[in-house]
Amino acid sequence: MPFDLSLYLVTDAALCDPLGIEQTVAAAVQGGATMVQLRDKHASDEQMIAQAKRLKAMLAGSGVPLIINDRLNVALASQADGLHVGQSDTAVQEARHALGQDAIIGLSINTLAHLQSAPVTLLDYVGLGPVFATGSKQDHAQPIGFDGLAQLAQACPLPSVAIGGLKAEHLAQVKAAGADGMAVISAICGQPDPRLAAQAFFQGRS
Ligand code: TZP
Ligand code: MG
Repeated sequence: MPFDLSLYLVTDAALCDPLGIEQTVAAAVQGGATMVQLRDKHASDEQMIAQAKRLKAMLAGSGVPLIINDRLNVALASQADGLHVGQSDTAVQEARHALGQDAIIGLSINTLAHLQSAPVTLLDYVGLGPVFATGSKQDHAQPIGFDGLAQLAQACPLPSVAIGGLKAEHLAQVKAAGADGMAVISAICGQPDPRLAAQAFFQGRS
């Protein structure tokens, strides 16, 4: 499935309250979100599979891929469009083998060493960050700032999406650093109007 990293919504069940994940995702996609990642550190596999299936049905025909965070079994069971893994999650090789050539597979990168050891031929994109410290991910790695983002994005042979504390106002700096898009949780999840929150990322673009 073709994909566009411009505005990559990562969900957080607690932050999405009271609107809920589905309504938040639907509104964000109306507002222009181009990718959706289901991320839930607390749900059981069964709960996450059920949620993924609901989102997959909702996104059918929209052209917006559904990516699952970390859990290969959930991606397989829900027939999601792809999987995003961190440095200590399922190996990319295992994920590619299980999901096949058409799946969209992304890997989180925090350092040049991560980039150098990444199996780039098996990956579709990388997530670069965190750019800033954020309350949305516990135990996140050392923030890299826009200078670190530029260093990684420019060394990276794959499409890249910046993540970590990013808001619509950072669009120009993210683009200048060379990343292809922005991944966000709190700039959309829990916002009073997620559609408007997503739209804000496209204002002022040419
Ligand atoms: N990975 C690195 S930072 C982060 C993840 C999942 C959280 C991003 O959330 P926010 O609210 O956009 O800072
Ligand atoms: Mg992870």
